[in-house]
Amino acid sequence: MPHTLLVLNGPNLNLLGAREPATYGHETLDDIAAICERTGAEHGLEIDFRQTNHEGQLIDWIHQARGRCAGILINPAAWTHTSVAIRDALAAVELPVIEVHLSNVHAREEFRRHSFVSGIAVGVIAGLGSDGYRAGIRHFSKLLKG
Ligand code: CA2
Repeated sequence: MPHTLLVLNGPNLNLLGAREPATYGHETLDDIAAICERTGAEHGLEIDFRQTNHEGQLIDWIHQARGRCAGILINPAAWTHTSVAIRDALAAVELPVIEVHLSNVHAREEFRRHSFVSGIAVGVIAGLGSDGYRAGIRHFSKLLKG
């Protein structure tokens, strides 16, 4: 049975490609999903790629990952900076978590420099666009091989 990685995306990321290309690039979320699936296949990992604009939905998906997934790669988008609930859910499922951001959050507004998620993550990737998702999946593949 291949390991399954849950790749979660938070609010407004469904708009990728359509607006703000200077900050987030030209790729759509479907493009990023395809990149993740390809990278996962190269490493023998199954990718379960999801996006939601509803915080409770994201929390339910995190809870359901317990016992089903080997790790969570998450771009929590704006909830990165606001949500104790998402941090608590991620901590509760006791799975390895990698946080990823398309943009370099440290080179933007001050409020983007704080993340509620980073403290419970194995690692944080920011500013590499979709390459960050690739790097996160590759790292999981190493981690899961032991
Ligand atoms: O850089 C990232 O990946 C972010 O997680 C993206 C979030 C932002 O709130 C974080 O600080 C950094 C925003 C996602 C919204 O995406 C849009 C895409 C196109 C047009 C408008 C928003």
